Amino acid sequence: MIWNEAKECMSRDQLQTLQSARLVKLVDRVYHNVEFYRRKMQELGIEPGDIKGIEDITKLPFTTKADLRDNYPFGLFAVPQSQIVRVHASSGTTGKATVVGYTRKDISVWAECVARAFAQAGLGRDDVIQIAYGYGLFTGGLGAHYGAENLGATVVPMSTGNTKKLVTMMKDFGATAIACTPSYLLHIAETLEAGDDIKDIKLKAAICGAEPWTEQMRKQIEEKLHINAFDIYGLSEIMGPGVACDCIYHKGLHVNEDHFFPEILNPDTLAPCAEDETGELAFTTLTKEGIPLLRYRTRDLTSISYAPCECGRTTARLSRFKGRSDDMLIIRGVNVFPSQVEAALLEMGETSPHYMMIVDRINNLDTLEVQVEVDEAFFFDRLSELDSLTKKIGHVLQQAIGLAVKVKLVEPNTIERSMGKAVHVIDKRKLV
Ligand code: DLL
Repeated sequence: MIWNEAKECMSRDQLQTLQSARLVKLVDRVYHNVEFYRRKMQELGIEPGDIKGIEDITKLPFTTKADLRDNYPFGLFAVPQSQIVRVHASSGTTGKATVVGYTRKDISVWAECVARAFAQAGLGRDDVIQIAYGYGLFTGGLGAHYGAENLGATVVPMSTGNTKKLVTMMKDFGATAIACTPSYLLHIAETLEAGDDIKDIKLKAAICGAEPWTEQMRKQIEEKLHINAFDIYGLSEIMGPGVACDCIYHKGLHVNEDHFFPEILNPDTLAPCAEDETGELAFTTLTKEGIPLLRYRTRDLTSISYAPCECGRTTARLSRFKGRSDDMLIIRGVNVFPSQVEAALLEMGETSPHYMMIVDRINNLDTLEVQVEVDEAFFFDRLSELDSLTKKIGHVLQQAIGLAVKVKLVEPNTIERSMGKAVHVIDKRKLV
């Protein structure tokens, strides 16, 4: 919750007043402390005094990942390095790493935001939370760790890498919650199932994020593990995990709007989208000291709703992420997102959630093969059904994405499991 002085949930008007005051200070700070922003604002003919409130945000320049790379490593920092107490970095697939720095206050705001996310999931100081995001330059591990500690929970810093040990400790320590990527949680669930251990765990919630996942995948995780699974969103450029998280009603991710101002933009024109219309998400960091960013283009595709939530929170909600604009595949001119394939497969209920999309170009024609794991029985007792299931999945996928797909059914554990962000696409067109 974001409280006002009377300790009531802030109204949207109160929130906007707070955002306006914070934006005015932020613009002043970046203009005077970051050469990059001073230049950008001068190019646009804007001075800090022109920004009087949150309604003026559209006058400000955008920031992109390329801007962070061009100013590698510390060029966009707004404080002297002596005030930076930690750095994180994301490597990405091309070019230099994107480096971000945090002051002591930034770390404390981050821990507060992640604690809110855990609290939204119904967790508190009586919980034992295993953190199974990677620790290191990636923000997942340390971000979730500080948030869980701030909540007062008992934190088990597992990181990734040893699933058997994680499962043993989950049972022995009576872990009540886990924070990890949804794909890793599926792998953990399989390990628990294989050891007939699900009956022995006390898990009640999972806080999953760092990669796109579908509502169908959330339900499948919940059914397998008899838990409530929550969606947590964030990105290192803005802070790390905890920028937004869903509540027990699972009707969108509440944005921590007192710290991060969201905008949804048409990716082509950069004009604002209407409420509930899908577009690219941009954030302005209202309170960040180390590396404050104006209108950072995340490339993540979602929509926003300002309608009150059943949980009573007044913060805006982002719809489940559709993917990233740079994850979108264009196959024979058709736009395809991996999340469409995942949703269609899981909706059918006859496959496992493990799939791989292989895109190729043969004789100048794009091809899409989808490999899906199915029950072992289809390769033994039910072999005669394999052909009809292949055809059925092909039909379902064609309906979902509007493209003919070659389906290849494979045995369990054929597709590589991931402990971090899952890879669902091999685009061989990019490899040639
Ligand atoms: O993935 C931070 C994080 C860690 C978030 C742990 C949640 C949990 P980056 O490595 O910088 O930071 O990657 C950020 O991951 O722009 C999205 O494309 C994607 N992403 C993160 N959370 C979600 C989510 C962390 N819940 C990029 N749903 C973002 C969909 C997500 N995509």
